[in-house]
Amino acid sequence: MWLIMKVFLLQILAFLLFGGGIYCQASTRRLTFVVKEASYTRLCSTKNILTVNGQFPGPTIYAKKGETIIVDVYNKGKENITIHWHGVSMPRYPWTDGPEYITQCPIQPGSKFSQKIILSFEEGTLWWHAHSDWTRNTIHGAIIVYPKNGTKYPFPKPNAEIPIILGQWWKSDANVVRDEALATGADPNASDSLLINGQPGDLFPCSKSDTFKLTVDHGKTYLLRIINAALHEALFFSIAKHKMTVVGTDGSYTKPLTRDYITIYPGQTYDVLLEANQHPDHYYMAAKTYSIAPAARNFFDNTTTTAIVQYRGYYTPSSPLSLPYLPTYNDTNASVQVMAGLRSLADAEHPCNVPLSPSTKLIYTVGMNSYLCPNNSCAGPNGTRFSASINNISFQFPTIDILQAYYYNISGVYGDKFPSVPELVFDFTTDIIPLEYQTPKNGTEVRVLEYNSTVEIVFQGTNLIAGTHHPMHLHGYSFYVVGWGFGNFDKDKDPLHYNLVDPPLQSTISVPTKGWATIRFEASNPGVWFMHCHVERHQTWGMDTAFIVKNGKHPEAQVLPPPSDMPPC
Ligand SMILES: *[C@@H]1O[C@H](CO)[C@@H](O)[C@H](O)[C@H]1NC(C)=O
Ligand SMILES: *[C@@H]1O[C@H](CO)[C@@H](O)[C@H](O)[C@H]1NC(C)=O
Ligand SMILES: *[C@@H]1O[C@H](CO)[C@@H](O)[C@H](O)[C@H]1NC(C)=O
Ligand SMILES: *[C@@H]1O[C@H](CO)[C@@H](O)[C@H](O)[C@H]1NC(C)=O
Ligand SMILES: *[C@@H]1O[C@H](CO)[C@@H](O)[C@H](O)[C@H]1NC(C)=O
Ligand SMILES: *[C@@H]1O[C@H](CO)[C@@H](O)[C@H](O)[C@H]1NC(C)=O
Ligand SMILES: *[C@@H]1O[C@H](CO)[C@@H](O)[C@H](O)[C@H]1NC(C)=O
Ligand SMILES: *[C@@H]1O[C@H](CO)[C@@H](O)[C@H](O)[C@H]1NC(C)=O
Ligand SMILES: *[C@@H]1O[C@H](CO)[C@@H](O)[C@H](O)[C@H]1NC(C)=O
Ligand SMILES: *[C@@H]1O[C@H](CO)[C@@H](O)[C@H](O)[C@H]1NC(C)=O
Ligand SMILES: *[C@@H]1O[C@H](CO)[C@@H](O)[C@H](O)[C@H]1NC(C)=O
Ligand SMILES: *[C@@H]1O[C@H](CO)[C@@H](O)[C@H](O)[C@H]1NC(C)=O
Ligand SMILES: [Cu+2]
Repeated sequence: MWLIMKVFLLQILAFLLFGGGIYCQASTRRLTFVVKEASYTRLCSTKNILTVNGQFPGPTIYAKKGETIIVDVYNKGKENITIHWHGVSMPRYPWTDGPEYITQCPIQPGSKFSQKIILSFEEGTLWWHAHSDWTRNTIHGAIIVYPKNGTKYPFPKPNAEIPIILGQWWKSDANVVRDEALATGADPNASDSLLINGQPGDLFPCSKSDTFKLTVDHGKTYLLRIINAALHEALFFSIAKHKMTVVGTDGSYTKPLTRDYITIYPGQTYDVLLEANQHPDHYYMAAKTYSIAPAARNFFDNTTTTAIVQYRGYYTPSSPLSLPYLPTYNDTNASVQVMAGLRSLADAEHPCNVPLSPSTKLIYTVGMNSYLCPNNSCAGPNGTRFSASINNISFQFPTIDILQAYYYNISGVYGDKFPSVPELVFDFTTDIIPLEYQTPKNGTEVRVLEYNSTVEIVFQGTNLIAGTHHPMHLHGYSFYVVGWGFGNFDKDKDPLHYNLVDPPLQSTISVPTKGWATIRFEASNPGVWFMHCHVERHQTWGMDTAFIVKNGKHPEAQVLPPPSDMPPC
């Protein structure tokens, strides 16, 4: 209790010292987000979902590169919520980044929090979503960042731009699915359908008339701003008879990469050019899950969601429409084909600043775990309870956020001993691993980074329980993905093949199934930054940690003071 009082008193002090002034400039745009329940019908049944402003998917935020926007978030629902600006680095201002109990306590029902979105280098497609329980299932939307006035896209200006938001729909409430899984120890129920812009598509009953339709003119080019907002599923996505050209990812441009299909992992975004160059007709766009789990066991949603690209004109559309080619659900080779081709522009206007000799080298294993239950009474593997970890530490969320604990010197909230390498080195990706390795430790450990240190993280997937992909997302930074591969990382051979010329700049990288991936970044954004798997159940099970990046010496290298209206714990 006294800790909470201390935080409160310090907040008042901060307000008296710094006032509200710094975050109230006349020229700053303000938006209003009202979180509230709304009734939605999908798959022939109706339920209440949490929305922003009654919309699902939520409102698109349009911005210019470098802009700061204030969003007044009102919680008029019944649950705690927080909002995160995904892929926005929020320079020196972790206060309104959003992850609950990491940088803030939740906005409680009936409360309001004014959040800044501080754009800097990002340009392209980002998104926003709730970062509390599984409420992000329906609380999410696109952020579109246009070039600054006087600058251009690094590709011909498209005729139109369309957000394509991929999601998942449960007939039940997603938080009830979560609570049930946590209570039994099992994998959560698979969703009942996947969604394109909030719609299952016309392969589902009661869904035909509302299927998302994109009307195109022959000869024109469209920029699809594709976001994987699904809680759990990695998705293959393609458009019948049309090629797609990737020109950006995670708010950063790439060299053009033309593909028949893409694989987009939870948390990622792709900017894709679509040329309407086929004969006028209706064409399906479709998405389905990539997973290594057996389809028959209902571990994942193995349905196909569709939308329609319809050419304008007078003609009779084909009937039935044919589906585009999508790889087999367990095609791991197909799952890495986009990442294999991604390159940043690395030109004068979009320089590549990849650290060449990192000062801090970390190796983090990412994998599944399980806890034993009395008499094998749980519903996870062999009567155990599912868990997940990084370097064998399953993350426990504190009850006061780490940022306040750090800023106000409150001890006992987190530890700063997150291991920089795995404690136990074994053949991480072999098929037979001793069962006793499955039980993780648990705790709230972070790693402290010196300001401006250059950091390399090798994420090593493990084959404990099930060697699956893990889309790792870092808050506060974009990072260069310098290499990846299957099997165990080889510290002598693999770095010889790193791309230090034009690696893609991303904020969510999928560590391939039974493989590894290496990222690099310069720790020049002080603050507390969450890092976690964007497969929601893995995040819930503990595949999380945080970095504390220390202040630099210059005042401009230090965390800004908090706003006066931080939600109380
Ligand atoms: C940018 O251009 C738009 C439209 O051309 C204009 O309305 C706006 O005022 C310009 N903004 C700046 C900062 O120059
Ligand atoms: C999960 O699936 C099981 C089996 O089909 C069902 O009994 C249960 O009600 C489902 N839970 C939720 C929350 O939908
Ligand atoms: C999903 O998998 C189940 C079990 O194998 C199967 O019955 C069902 O037809 C599959 N659904 C689709 C759309 O493939
Ligand atoms: C993929 O699934 C099919 C059947 O659904 C199975 O025959 C095949 O062995 C699986 N492939 C891999 C690589 O697991
Ligand atoms: C992986 O997929 C690519 C692209 O489809 C293909 O060219 C290649 O032969 C595949 N490799 C294997 C080992 O299947
Ligand atoms: C576990 O099994 C033992 C022996 O069968 C029994 O005595 C004990 O009550 C069980 N414990 C629980 C928690 O069910
Ligand atoms: C926290 O501790 C640091 C160093 O020990 C000190 O500089 C800072 O003023 C303290 N902050 C508060 C809010 O007590
Ligand atoms: C994780 O830590 C637990 C507890 O110390 C230990 O039993 C287990 O073997 C460790 N597993 C790995 C993979 O390090
Ligand atoms: C943390 O680890 C202990 C010891 O292994 C275990 O009993 C406990 O259930 C774990 N806590 C959680 C929340 O998983
Ligand atoms: C941090 O690094 C950047 C780029 O390497 C450099 O421009 C800047 O001066 C450094 N800042 C400090 C405080 O060392
Ligand atoms: C379940 O137990 C069996 C027998 O001990 C073992 O072979 C298998 O690997 C276990 N599976 C998991 C996921 O722990
Ligand atoms: C909502 O947040 C407050 C403040 O952190 C916390 O005390 C409360 O337990 C939370 N409620 C739920 C249902 O998690
Ligand atoms: Cu994961």
